[in-house]
Amino acid sequence: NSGRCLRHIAASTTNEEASAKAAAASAESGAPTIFDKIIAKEIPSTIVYEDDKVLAFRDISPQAPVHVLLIPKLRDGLTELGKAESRHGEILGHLLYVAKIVAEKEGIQDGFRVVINNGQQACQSVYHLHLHVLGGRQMKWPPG
Ligand code: TR5
Repeated sequence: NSGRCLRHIAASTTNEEASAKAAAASAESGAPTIFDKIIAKEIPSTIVYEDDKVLAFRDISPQAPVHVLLIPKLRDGLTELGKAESRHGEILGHLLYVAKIVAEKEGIQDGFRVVINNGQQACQSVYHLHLHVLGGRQMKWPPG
């Protein structure tokens, strides 16, 4: 249901609401996320690109034929883009550059979308900054 963000519009007593609250709490505390385990390779993922600073792997619930998540290996306070500070400029630029590399590797360089969901109202569910790289089909606008 992450594609529709049902967890954020469901009634307050549902599991979806509970997991939204848990995610928001983790955002506040900066608690480790599932992505730490993916970076540590304690949980398997399908890696499509890796260097010393970033990791790109396939989304477990793809919303397009190509759906890759791109994350900084060191979160360094970047639970979400809205927490960015001047010192993050280099890694933020590198992430965008690697989004292009991933698009090329995946053969979608002629049409792809990069998405960052920031905060609960934007359906962010994992509080470790990540770029979604989506493509392989005609994308729609406006996004939902
Ligand atoms: O909703 P936002 O923008 O925060 O994006 C989080 C993304 O992480 C969603 O698109 C999820 O489908 C994806 N996700 C969640 C898990 C996961 C994953 N992608 C790959 N592997 C995953 N594992 C092993 N576990 C997850 N909980």
